[in-house]
Amino acid sequence: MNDMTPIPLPTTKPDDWATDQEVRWCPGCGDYAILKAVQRTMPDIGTARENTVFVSGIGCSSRFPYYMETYGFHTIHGRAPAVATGIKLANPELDVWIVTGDGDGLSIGGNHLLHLLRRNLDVQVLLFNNEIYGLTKGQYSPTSRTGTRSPTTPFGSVERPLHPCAFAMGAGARFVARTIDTAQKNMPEVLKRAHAHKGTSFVEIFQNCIVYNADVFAAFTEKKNAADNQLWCVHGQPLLFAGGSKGLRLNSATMELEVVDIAVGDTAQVLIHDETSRVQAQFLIDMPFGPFPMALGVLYCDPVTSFEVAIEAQRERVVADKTADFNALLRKGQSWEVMAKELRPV
Ligand SMILES: Cc1ncc(C[n+]2csc(CCOP(=O)(O)OP(=O)(O)O)c2C)c(N)n1
Ligand code: SF4
Repeated sequence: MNDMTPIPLPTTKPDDWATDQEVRWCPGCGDYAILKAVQRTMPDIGTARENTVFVSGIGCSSRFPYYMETYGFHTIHGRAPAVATGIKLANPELDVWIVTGDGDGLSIGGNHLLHLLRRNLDVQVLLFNNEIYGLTKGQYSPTSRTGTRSPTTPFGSVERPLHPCAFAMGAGARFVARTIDTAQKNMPEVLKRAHAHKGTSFVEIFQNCIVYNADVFAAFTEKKNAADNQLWCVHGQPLLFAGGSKGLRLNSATMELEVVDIAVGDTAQVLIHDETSRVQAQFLIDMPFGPFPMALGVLYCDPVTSFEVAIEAQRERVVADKTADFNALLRKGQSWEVMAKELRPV
């Protein structure tokens, strides 16, 4: 073996990523399925537990780090992006995952999440969207639909809800994906893609809060509705759903998407998914559910240099050919001496 021979990482099993902590979510909560999917995917991703950090804010979903046998940080409400930024800048070799909820990430933490996305730090953001505040007993959140009745909106919310992926696109995210808590087959693919992306990967996960907002996504998540209403987007493949009998096309006169009924296999008019196209991603994210299916999978992926790489490159440029002199730095600019005569006895 010479110096250049890579040392293979020890292989892990899903159970190696699970802690001995009692999982304290309500029975039937969608968070369990997400936890399982993440633990199942980590061995395939192939990173080491000791190089992995899960950072969360506050909320039911934010209990996640307790259940992952890695380093973890259950931080303060909405501030996981700030803590994750510090961790990643201090040690860019670490693999950093952020787990947040729609309230944590988009309400109190909206500002922090926005800047994380536009800066493009190389971390994975998993935003569990249950369209409600779970931990604090079901108040409406920024993603709650208009008319949502809750302890804080007893007559129904009058607000226009925020769509997490649209928020991410608006903030300048370079990787935007969407999946479902129960999508045990597809979620690992999405997680692997998110991990492989060098920059902030934003993954919205539709999560069923069985206690305060049960089945709010049933129209496309329930087995009987899935095939007709889920459109899994695959780069380079036609945008088809309903067993390949329907597809999406762009009406060039109105510049709007349309659903087309097609004979199976005849995909001539159907759009081909181009995940590097910002315009197409925006169309997929903005199309209203009902007349249109729910677009899932990797909707947008167009990498650019990540934040910590750019910062390090800049640091190297700035310090090149310079000798560090801490004393000189301290004495530069505004400094003064406090003379003994200025001191008065107390
Ligand atoms: C500074 C501060 N404000 C408010 C709260 C109360 N609080 C705790 S969790 C939460 C919202 C959690 O909702 P979400 O992020 O959607 O997570 P979920 O519990 O649904 O997973 C709120 C408002 C708090 N803990 N700290
Ligand atoms: S309140 Fe909702 S989100 Fe929280 S643990 Fe219970 S089911 Fe899950």
